Amino acid sequence: MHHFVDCGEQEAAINQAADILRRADRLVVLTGAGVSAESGVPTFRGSNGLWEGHHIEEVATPEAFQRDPKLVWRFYNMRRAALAGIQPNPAHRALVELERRWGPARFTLVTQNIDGLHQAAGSQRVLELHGRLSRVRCTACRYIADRPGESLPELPRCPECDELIRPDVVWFHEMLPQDIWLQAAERTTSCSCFLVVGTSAVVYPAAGLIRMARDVGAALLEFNIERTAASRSVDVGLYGPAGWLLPEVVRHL
Ligand code: BJW
Ligand code: ZN
Repeated sequence: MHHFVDCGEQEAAINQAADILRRADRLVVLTGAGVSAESGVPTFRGSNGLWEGHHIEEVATPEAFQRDPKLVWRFYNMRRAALAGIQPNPAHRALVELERRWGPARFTLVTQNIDGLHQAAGSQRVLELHGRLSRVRCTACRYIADRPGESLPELPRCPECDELIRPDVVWFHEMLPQDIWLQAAERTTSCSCFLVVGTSAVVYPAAGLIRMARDVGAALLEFNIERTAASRSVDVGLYGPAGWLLPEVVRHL
């Protein structure tokens, strides 16, 4: 059992990942909170994965919103405010470069993140599985709007019908946006290489894409600071900061 990653070992893994990528026709990348960690966005299940003592499962559910919408809105307003000060990091930019090299027909970026940093970095086509933090929608009517950089009241109301609005994100026990999920699944079942970047791979159905990719014989590459629930099933695991590993692999292509 190793307690550190040997430099030579890591160099070998980077070369191996680059070899697999070079030969890959269609790529799908699944990203999670870890890809934004180096931009200063806290992850969900890390050491700082608590908010005012609450687990994400306690504030990111429709039940929590019904019980205590003020608490839930405080959580999201704080995160909305934090968006103003964050910028994409080299991991996001390396994924922009992959999209540029493979082209939109052969490259798909699927993200669980709601921070919009992939688009801010320049990724053209991003499948956002869990919605978008800057967007709000009405709990009663069809009102939906992107309202970034705006500080919302404690209990924001719909401009159309005056009911409560909510963040347009996907909470636990809610369905993922169906069209986006279908596109992600379709791209995954026809890919030849699947990259798992900065996700603990425990939240479903997103994590199920990894299994779907493996079932169609895609090569699996993992980029994470540490081993995860997906590590056993990947062909090459690269363990270190994504903001270093991804540009390094791209440099080796
Ligand atoms: C670095 C790094 C660096 C750090 N470089 N790496 C099947 C089995 C079991 C359970 C279920 C199942 N199917 C459904 C469920 C229930 C549930 C679920 O999955 N629960 C599990 C937790 C057990 N799923 C759902 O409820 C989903 N809906 C659903 O299934 O609907 C059907 C249904 C309908 C009706 C009734 C019942 C079911 C919806 C899931 C929605 C998840 N939403 C959230 C919140 C979004 C809004 C918000 O942000 O507030 O999405 S939860 C949270 O987790 C967020 C994330 O997108 C998601 C994934 O987390 P992620 O990105 O992996 O983050 P972390 O923190 O876990 O990991 C970070 C990683 O980065 C770590 O590995 C670090 O090591 C790494 N890292 N720094 C590289 N520098
Ligand atoms: Zn409304």
